Amino acid sequence: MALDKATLDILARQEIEVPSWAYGNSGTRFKVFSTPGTPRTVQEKISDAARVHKHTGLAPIVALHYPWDKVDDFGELRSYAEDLGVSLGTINSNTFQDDVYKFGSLTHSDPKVRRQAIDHHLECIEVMNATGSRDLKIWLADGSNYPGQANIRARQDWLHESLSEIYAQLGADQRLVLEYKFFEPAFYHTDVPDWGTSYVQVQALGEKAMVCLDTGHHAPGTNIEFIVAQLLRLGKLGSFDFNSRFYADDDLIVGAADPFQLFRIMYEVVANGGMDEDTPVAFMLDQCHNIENKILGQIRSVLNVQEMSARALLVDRDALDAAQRDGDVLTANAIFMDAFYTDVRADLAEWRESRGLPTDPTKAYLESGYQEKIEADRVGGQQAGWGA
Ligand code: PSV
Ligand code: MN
Repeated sequence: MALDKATLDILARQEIEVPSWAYGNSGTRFKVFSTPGTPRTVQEKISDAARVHKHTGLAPIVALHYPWDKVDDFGELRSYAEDLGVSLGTINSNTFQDDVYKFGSLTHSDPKVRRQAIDHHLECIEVMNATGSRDLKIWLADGSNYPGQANIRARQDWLHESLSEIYAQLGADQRLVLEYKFFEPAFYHTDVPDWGTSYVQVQALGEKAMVCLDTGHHAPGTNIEFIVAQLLRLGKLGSFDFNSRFYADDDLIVGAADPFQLFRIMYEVVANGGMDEDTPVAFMLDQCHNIENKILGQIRSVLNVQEMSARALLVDRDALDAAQRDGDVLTANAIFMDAFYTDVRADLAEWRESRGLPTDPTKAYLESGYQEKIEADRVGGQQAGWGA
């Protein structure tokens, strides 16, 4: 066995948060394919998410998007989720789909629009109070398309003012995580394009404000693990939005495009305390399953995160440290690569078995009859999509 008890104990406390929107239909601007069995309600999304947890033991938290997942009674929704063995997690705000936000939301030059966007976030905090959620995640589509279109500097000041108002309403155990993205939907400038801007803004707010790092939100070639190390060093890495990409913000299954990158990221997480018992880091997925089965796609995703976390935990850090100090480049690299190349799948299957979980979660799901049941039951109504 490559994984010793101490490593398995660390893995046992890893919790991955799955996004409600991963279970709805999604696609590109060219086509959204609908699939039989797709949830029509937030309850059905949560039910699907609970299956991912049931078969993997890794995903006990479901993140919601507001107002996509709006219900009359969030307290009731919380009980519904808890009855299925999962809890409600991050509330993702949405200031990118209303006409009023065409030129921005929290950074808009018009104070009335900023007011509306701030109020939306205050409503999200109300939702968090009812769901028991810790984190409010803010991702802004704000930016401009043409040089000269917007006052870039003033928008940073408005952003600070807006965020301060939201931050002031957080409860003692609540946090705000500010997500950055370098482009899209704005193509010239984006108001929170990079980790530095997010860091500057959250640092100005206080301890309960952190950075959210979405792995798909960087220019190709960016050394994301460096950002991870730096943010952990600064005590400001609040959460991940995991996914993978070949080209832009592809939102594909995490670890699918570049497992080695996921390993490198998880190594910096491990080495910098991000897997410690009191970790501030929420390990969230932010993915869409456009053409594959969504529940199986989520199962694959959480297993990929666990697998690369396990491999990262295998790095012999003492030996690596010695080689680094000696300037022994090749030995250092070999130690790192040894861990990456270690196949931990059989160990993790055994670990699952020891916890009463299926050795093969995919097979267990396929044999459970759940897919057939949702395909037969979920007829009529409006299938959930990315954005509803
Ligand atoms: C934006 O691309 C993003 O990554 C944000 O996290 C959103 O909340 C999410 O996608 C879903 O729209
Ligand atoms: Mn994201």
